[in-house]
Amino acid sequence: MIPSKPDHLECRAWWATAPLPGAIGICHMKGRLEAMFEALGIDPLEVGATRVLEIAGIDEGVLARPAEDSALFMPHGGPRVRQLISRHLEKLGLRFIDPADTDPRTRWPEADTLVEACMLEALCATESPRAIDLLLAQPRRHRDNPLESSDDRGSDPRRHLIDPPLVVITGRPNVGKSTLLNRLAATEVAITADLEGTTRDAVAARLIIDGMACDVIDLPGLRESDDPIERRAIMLSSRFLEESDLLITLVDHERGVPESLERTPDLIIRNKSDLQSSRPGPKTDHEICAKTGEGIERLAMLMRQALVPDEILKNEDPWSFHPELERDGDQSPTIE
Ligand SMILES: Nc1nc2c(ncn2[C@@H]2O[C@H](COP(=O)(O)OP(=O)(O)OP(=O)(O)O)[C@@H](O)[C@H]2O)c(=O)[nH]1
Ligand SMILES: [Mg+2]
Repeated sequence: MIPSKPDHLECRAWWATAPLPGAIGICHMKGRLEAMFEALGIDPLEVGATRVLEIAGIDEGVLARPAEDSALFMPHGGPRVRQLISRHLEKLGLRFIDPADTDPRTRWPEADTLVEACMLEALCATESPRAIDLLLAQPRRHRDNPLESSDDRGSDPRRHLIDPPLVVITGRPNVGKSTLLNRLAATEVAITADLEGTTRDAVAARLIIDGMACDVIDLPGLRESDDPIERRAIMLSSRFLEESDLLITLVDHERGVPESLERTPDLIIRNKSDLQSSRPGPKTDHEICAKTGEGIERLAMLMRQALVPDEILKNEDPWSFHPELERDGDQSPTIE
C-alpha cells in the first residue's frame, strides 16, 4: 500500500548492520512510528513488544519497538533483501540517512547514556575478545570518575582493541616468516618452501593474537635480488615497515637481523629453535619453532603485551574508547 502523502511520514531509517551478506539485517526506524505502521498497513506495535512480520512479500522478519519513536525491523541479511526493503520503505516515504551523521544515542535508543550508546556501538565493532569486559566496565567507570580531558584516545594503546593494529613480520629470506604467519593463523595462509625468495608479495591475514584482532603481514625476505619483480616487492614492503604498529624481526640459526632494516624492531624472535646455531646470534626477545608451534603461545602474549601492556589493561580509569566521547555529547546531532 502506497500512502497518498508520503511526505507526511516523519520517519528516518538506516541499516545498523554492515552492507555485507549476513544472517540478519537490522533496519532501524526512528520518528513518528504510528504513521509508518499505517503506511505499511500493519497494526501498531506497543513499546517493548515484538512481532513477526512480512514486508511487501519481500521477506519475513522480526519487528521490535524498544522506544516510543524507535523500531527495528530484522529480516534476513542478504544484500538483495536489504535493497528491496530499502526501496519499498523509501517509496512509502521513509528517508534513509547515514547513521554516522547521528548521535550514538539515536542509533542505540536502548542506552540510557552517551557512554552506554558508545559502548554498544564499540561492542558491535570490535573483533577483539579482550575488548568485551573492558567495554562493559566503561559506563560504571565513566559514572564514578568522569573523563576530564579526553584528548588521549589517539595515543591510548587500548585503541588497538577496537581498530586492529598492523603487525609486520620481517627478516632475511628463509628464516620462517611465512611458516610463522601460518602457525599464528593455524592454517595455511602463505606458501612456505626451503627456497630464498618464496614470498614475492606481502601476505596479510586478520588474526586473533592473545585475544586481540591484528592485521598480520608477512613480507618477502629482505635481500639483494636481480629479479626486478622481487626488488619492487621488497621496496613496496618498506611502506608496511613504516606504518606498522608492531615490527617483528625473525632470525634463525644462520641468519641475523638484516642490515638494510630501516626501523628498529619491537621484537627480535629467533626461529628454528630445534636447530643448533652455527654462530652466536643477536640478542633476542624469545625463541620459537614455527614448524612445531613451540613457543608460539608465549610469542602471542609478547605481541599483545607490546601493543597493549598488561598495566594499561588493568587500568581502572575511564577509557575514551569512542570518538563521540571526545566532544560534548549534547552538541551531537540527534534525530527528532
Ligand atoms: N627446522 C625448522 N625449519 C623451519 C622452521 N620454520 C620454518 N622452517 C622451514 O624453513 C624454510 C623456509 O620457511 P618460510 O616460512 O618459507 O621462510 P620465509 O622467511 O617466509 O622465506 P621467504 O619467503 O623466502 O623470505 C621452510 O622449509 C620451512 O619449513 C622451524 O621452526 N624449524
Ligand atoms: Mg615467505
